[in-house]
Amino acid sequence: MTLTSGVDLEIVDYLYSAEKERREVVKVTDQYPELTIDEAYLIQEKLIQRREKDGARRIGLKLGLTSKAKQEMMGVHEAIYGYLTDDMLALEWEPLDYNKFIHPKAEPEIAFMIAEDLQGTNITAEDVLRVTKYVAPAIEIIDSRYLNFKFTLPDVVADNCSSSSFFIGSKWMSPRVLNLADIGMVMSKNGQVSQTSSSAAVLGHPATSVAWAVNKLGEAGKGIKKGDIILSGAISEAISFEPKDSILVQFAELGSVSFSCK
Ligand code: OOG
Ligand code: MG
Repeated sequence: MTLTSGVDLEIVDYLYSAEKERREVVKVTDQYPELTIDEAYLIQEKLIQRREKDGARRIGLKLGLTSKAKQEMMGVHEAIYGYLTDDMLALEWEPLDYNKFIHPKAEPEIAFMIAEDLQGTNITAEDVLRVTKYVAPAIEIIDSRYLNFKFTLPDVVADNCSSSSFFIGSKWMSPRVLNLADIGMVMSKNGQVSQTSSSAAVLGHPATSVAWAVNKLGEAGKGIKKGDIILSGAISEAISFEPKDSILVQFAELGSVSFSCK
């Protein structure tokens, strides 16, 4: 479809108010079935600009649908990216307020701390590792604004890829002293093991997933910046949780990260 400037801002308003009012809404493609992925990225950009106008600051990037299993589930062959803003950063030692969400889910991720700007369209995993000062254990809280967490690819891209909150654990390590290609992970809820996986689930290596995002940004003349935090994509299925639940993600070598919900 050709997105007219009235329609894009109308969709931005629709998604932004759903987020602020913690309300699930019918997906955008129910009304605009011809919305393309490129148009959805333009809407996402305007949505972030709207949040910036209200005081939010971009602090990094997140990848989504980076595992083959998740891509197949959605019938797509591409990952997606969205932006992280400072108001999404949650602290491990503060109980998470369930009332801030619609229907949140937690997923285990590896965070990359970027020490140099990087831009291009032929970026490799090695380039990403060169500019990564640390990697750290992370939990992302996703909270799609769409009814029952159901959407098509353009829908989820427009909705900033379900981004909502994230936690970073305290063990930060140089990627050069780890075998990042295969870090085992166990995620538990209230002391019961819920998911097990390995960092290999993220396109074979989490740095490959970050390189994909840098190349995709490069096509639009953008890049990643010194100081950015990048969540490289869930390495297992996301799990839902309720008030009073506690989630713990333990990585081999890379330590753990956890939160409790009030
Ligand atoms: C889209 C966001 C997925 C990930 O790490 O795969 C994501 C969704 O499933 O709602 O953040
Ligand atoms: Mg994620």
